[in-house]
Amino acid sequence: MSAGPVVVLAGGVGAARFLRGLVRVVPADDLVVIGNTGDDMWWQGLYIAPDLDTVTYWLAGVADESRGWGLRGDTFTAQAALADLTSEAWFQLGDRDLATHLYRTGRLSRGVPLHQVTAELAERFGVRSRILPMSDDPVETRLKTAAGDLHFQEYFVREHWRPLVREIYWTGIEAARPAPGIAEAVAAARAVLIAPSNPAISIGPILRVPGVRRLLTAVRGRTVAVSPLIQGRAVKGPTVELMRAEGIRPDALGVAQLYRDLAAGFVLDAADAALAPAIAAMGYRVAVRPTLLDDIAAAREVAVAALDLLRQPAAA
Ligand code: FO1
Repeated sequence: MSAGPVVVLAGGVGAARFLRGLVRVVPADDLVVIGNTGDDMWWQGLYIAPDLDTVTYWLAGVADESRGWGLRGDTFTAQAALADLTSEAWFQLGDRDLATHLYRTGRLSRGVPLHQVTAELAERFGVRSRILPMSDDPVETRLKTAAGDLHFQEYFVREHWRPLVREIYWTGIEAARPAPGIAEAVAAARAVLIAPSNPAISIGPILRVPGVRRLLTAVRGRTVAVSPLIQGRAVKGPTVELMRAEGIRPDALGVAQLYRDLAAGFVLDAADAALAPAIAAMGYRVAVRPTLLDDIAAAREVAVAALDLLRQPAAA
């Protein structure tokens, strides 16, 4: 393998579980994570960046891994006090997690760009990998649903992803530019991995930032995607519903179709092995592995499988 970083397109918890295995195969210093910011939200005057924080906390080894988000062992004293003041308290902020949001909001209010604040937080949490937002510019994932036009967090947390989704759209996406460092990292990458995140609302926003798709198609031969679905079902969360809303076939084949001009390799779950020939026929090199990332060893196996696909001679 040449030098150059291993770049990972990442959403939230699914990507974080994958990264936990990847850093046992690739030195943390070699990793550049490009994180989704479509889930970001201004909440009680604080700028919350869930997917960036989830990746940071998991790579720092301080995440609450059962809940998926927030910090292990955190308390919710401030949260309880807030709930006494307002009924708009459906988004839970732990006390230590609050420090992250206070810090980031303070720095942003001084004009420090999001990519720099994200790097400062990663450094303070002892994370050696680079974590880059997909853009420093404001982008919001919003959904037109039977319960109205909702911010992603209103849909996912407040409404428990119950409302029927008619359309997903992104505010600010046309004006968004890839964050500084993304173009260089992708061009120099020895491998680019698309983490097993929701293709519609986690990987989708990253690919919609103008210019990002073009950067990725240039390195397609070094890019591998990991299926986020097993037998057409997500490990958790509204992946299938949101893929349907986006008109993507809600199974591994649909994911493969979505990424076909971006990736040359595809890691498919063993339960979907029957789809391998059809995915290979799209021009992918396919690896079949259990992709449930419950433990570090499983995540490491998936990471090894993904990188091995790039070591194989190009498909005949
Ligand atoms: N998810 C929930 O289901 N309930 C919450 O109250 C909640 C709070 C929260 C606070 C900070 C943070 O970084 C994430 C939080 N999440 C919560 C998860 C968040 O909605 C998801 O991580 C993503 O946006 C989807 O990947």
